[in-house]
Amino acid sequence: MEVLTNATIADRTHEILTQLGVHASAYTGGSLPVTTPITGEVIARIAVTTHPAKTIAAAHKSFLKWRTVPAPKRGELIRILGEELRSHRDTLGHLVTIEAGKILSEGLGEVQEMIDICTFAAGLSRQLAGLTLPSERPSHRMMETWHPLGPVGIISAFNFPVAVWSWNAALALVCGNSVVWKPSEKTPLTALATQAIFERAAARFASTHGDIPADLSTLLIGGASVGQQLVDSPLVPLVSATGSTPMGRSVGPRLASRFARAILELGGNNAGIVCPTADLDLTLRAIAFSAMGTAGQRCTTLRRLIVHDSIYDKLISQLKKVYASVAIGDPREPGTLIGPLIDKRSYTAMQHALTDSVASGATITGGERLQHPEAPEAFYVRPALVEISSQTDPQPEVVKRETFAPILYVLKYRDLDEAIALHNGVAQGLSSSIFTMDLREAERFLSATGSDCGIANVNIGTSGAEIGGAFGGEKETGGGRESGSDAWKAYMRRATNTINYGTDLPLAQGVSFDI
Ligand code: UN1
Repeated sequence: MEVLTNATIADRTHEILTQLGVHASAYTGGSLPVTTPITGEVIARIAVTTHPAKTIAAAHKSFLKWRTVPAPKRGELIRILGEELRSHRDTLGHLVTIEAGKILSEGLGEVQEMIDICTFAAGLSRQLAGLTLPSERPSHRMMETWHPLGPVGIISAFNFPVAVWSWNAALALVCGNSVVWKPSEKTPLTALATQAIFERAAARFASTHGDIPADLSTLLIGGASVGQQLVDSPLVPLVSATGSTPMGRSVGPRLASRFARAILELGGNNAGIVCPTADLDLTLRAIAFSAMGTAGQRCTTLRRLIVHDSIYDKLISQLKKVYASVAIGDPREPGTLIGPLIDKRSYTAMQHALTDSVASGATITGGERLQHPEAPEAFYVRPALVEISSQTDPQPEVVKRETFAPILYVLKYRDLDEAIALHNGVAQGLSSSIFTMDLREAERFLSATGSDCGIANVNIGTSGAEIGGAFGGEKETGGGRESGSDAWKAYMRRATNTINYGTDLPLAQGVSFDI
């Protein structure tokens, strides 16, 4: 394994941050050390937000002005933001690679998602439409109006350090809201860079379209206590939080206790069913990307593979070859497919899961650490294929929990009902796939008695969802939806309006109340 250790990784980071418009004072001398998982070394020290309440109050003030700007004009800001992102795609993508450790093509892909959601949201700004409904009363009209909601809190995770902000922010802003973003404390540099890009877009908007309120998009840097202030603020009517199920268990009830809205995008334990008629070559490629891509650190990562008995040996022997040969190393190097895990904690969690798997009678291929003498604090691993023995528990506890690492559990099935029961037999419900050429099997999987997930695919993997669809999942995944389709509705409040254009005052339900 090659890791390009060099003293210049911090210099390169600073160069990128400067190019993106982040002042050095923002990332030097602060109390929060930022490391790159590529080498494990500290590349910046950033300042933690000391008064989150002030930032939130400023965002609220900003909202009060922004909500009066016509929606298509708000869309113009997001169109400009998309342009800025387009021109900084390579630089920001590179920074994502340095800070989150994903390979360059995935770093760039993440920025592409940001650009795409801006395009989507700019168009959406002219389509925030409410229904007109028939009134039961004569000379009456009933309609819905969608209004801005308030400052939207965004809590994002390290693995998609910038795209998740954009899915939420692009929609929230065209919907007339301001946004307050608490990025993962593991990836604050990409957040600073995104903020600088946003500010440039806002300045461009102001130069051609007049005033724009200050603090329309703001950052809260820090750990869980900073996030809690966002969650508990009465000025924030909606918080969209991405992260683990335990995080959601803390955030969800706090929001509910003050009747605020939540969009929770929590853990996944995504499975793919491989049927006897599957196109095995395509299936193999889909599994490789979904299970090993981003070093298994996507919430949509394929974690369980449920394979029909008749093709099990053939598929698994091919898969083992791929697992043994896949290129692991410096994510900046062309040719690398698997970068590092985010940190030591993540590596330890992976090793625990593998130990628990062995205890439950599983057979493991891969999973070992690949150490580099010059980067002792970096955690590279060979992805693990874990075959669960059907003689014991068909789906032991370790398989049912989400371990955020490249572990693919393989289970065997004989009939589709059994496969679907295994598939749905976990607490999480984000993404799912079936590989089959049999129309009945595919349609069954997509039906009410098939996959219980928010995302169900046929002949593609579980990860890499497009922004045009609503993104999110059921059960312990939290139930929220972000990104495309009509996910925007969660970022607005709906008013039902009834207008009487007659001279009488008929009451609904035929009630009479003559005075
Ligand atoms: C996440 O891992 O938090 O479907 C989001 C995908 C990406 C988003 C993943 N578009 O893999």
